[in-house]
Amino acid sequence: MNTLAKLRLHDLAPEQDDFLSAVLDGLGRPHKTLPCKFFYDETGSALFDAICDQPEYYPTRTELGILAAAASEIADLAGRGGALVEYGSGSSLKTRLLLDALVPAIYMPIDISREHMLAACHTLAQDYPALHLMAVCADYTRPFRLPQTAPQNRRLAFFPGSSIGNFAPLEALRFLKQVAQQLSGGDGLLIGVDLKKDPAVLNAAYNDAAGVTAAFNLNLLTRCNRELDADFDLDGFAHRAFYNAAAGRVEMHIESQREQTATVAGHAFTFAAGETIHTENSYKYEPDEFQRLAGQAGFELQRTWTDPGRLFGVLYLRRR
Ligand code: AVJ
Repeated sequence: MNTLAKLRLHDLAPEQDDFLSAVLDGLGRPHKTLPCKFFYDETGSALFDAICDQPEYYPTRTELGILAAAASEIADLAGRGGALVEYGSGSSLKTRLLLDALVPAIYMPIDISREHMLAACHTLAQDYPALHLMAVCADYTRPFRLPQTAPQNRRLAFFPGSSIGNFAPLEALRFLKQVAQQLSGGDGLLIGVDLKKDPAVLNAAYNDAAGVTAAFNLNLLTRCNRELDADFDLDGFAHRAFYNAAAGRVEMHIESQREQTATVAGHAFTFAAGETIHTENSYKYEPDEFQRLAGQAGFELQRTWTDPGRLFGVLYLRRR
């Protein structure tokens, strides 16, 4: 059978963010920043996969273990045979765990990178020949409309990996409200949330001994050099990551090791010794803190699963 017969692309033609203007804007600020979404070029995506395999980086394997143990309970709550809607593209083991447990009629991944998503869908189409794949090319951090599905197909929204942690709390609320809008009353949201814990565990997770997270962070400068005709001296910058308890987040920065100037597309930027470019926030939540946030967006907590070390939470919330 032609597996492509069951794959439809709904291309909402998301605007691709302009790397150059984001870099000029971010480096021109009094506190220099670069948006974390630009980590994920080809090298950066491969480095992120390698981070997930580091012994110190617990979230990926912990969430996977929780999902594996909870899969049939999740299916009991969400119902089988509906539509699985994933924010982000599903090539991962986590998606397959849910596809196996829920046996949905429809799988609807939403991703901004069209080719990556379609490649993942082609593989899934071969392995799940009965599954209807509705790939939605959209930027889920901005308002967009989901394609219609038959009303008898209950939806389960899936947002794994603690990707919600990249949003500041107000942005997270706005995102959750959009998800609520894209569901009907009684539908479910299954979300992975990294939990507050001993800062030493967090600091280790973002400072792995093999230096993979450091390479991931500094790859942003390499990318600037390659794509934007920039001249960052990679030996002059270092990876910094630490838990900021007051803000409830891990922060990643790139720290200038000396006073220096770098140019990007002809624009000069000076750095003091010790000055940083803030490249990422990764917010951590207490389960009840996240429950309150989701409550404000119209969700009611049904079930929380966690690991024995209470490192990571997977929450099933019901749209009111
Ligand atoms: C993909 C945003 C969940 O915050 O832990 C991993 C990204 N950054 N190591 C995270 C990341 C550094 C990751 N998220």
